[in-house]
Amino acid sequence: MTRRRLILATENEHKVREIRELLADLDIEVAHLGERDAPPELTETGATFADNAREKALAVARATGEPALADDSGLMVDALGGAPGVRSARYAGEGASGAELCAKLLREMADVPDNERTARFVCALSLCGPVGEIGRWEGRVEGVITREPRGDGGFGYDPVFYYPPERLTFAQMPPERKNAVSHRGRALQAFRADLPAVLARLG
Ligand code: ITT
Repeated sequence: MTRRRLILATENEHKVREIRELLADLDIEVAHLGERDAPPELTETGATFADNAREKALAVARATGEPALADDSGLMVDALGGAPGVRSARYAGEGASGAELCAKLLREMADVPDNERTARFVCALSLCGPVGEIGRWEGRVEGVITREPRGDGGFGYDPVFYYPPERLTFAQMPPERKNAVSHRGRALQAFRADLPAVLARLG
């Protein structure tokens, strides 16, 4: 039997690394867009993580003719009414660095008291073939926004996302610890649980 191949519909190299680690033990080749000469453009016009993940996966599946897995994710802060949410990557302007995203968030939350700094990371995964969506999965993880960045691992908002069970920010946790509990890790666990059915649908 030929080895299964999935294309990751993402331009974010940090997501590629984490997803590859989380699927490393499976007999699936995980390719990504950066390995292609002319990758299709990824747009996000939806109002939800799930809609945006589907939009990205479908675009890549149609352009390549192969199954594509997309991750749309972000941070939802209670004191900000769920922001930055689906705008997490653009919250500090197009192309902002992780440090800029964290700085902007900490500025917006300067007056928020410690007991109101709750937040969650959300990850929506969508697997599409050229004719439509094959499956969708979601993972969440609850945490608290710190008052200053801590740690230099991870990416994006990891330095300001404190995970109470470990008493560390995601940026202070080794990659495998973050993956074990993160929104992305949990979404991929759900994906893995459905894998036999998914592979059957891929034919
Ligand atoms: P693609 O659309 O190409 O996948 P992106 O980075 O634009 O890449 P999103 O639109 O899903 O992806 O934006 C997600 C943003 O949310 C991401 O850029 C980070 O700022 C943040 N984010 C998501 N997962 C995160 C994680 O595990 N740790 C820290 N920040 C995260």
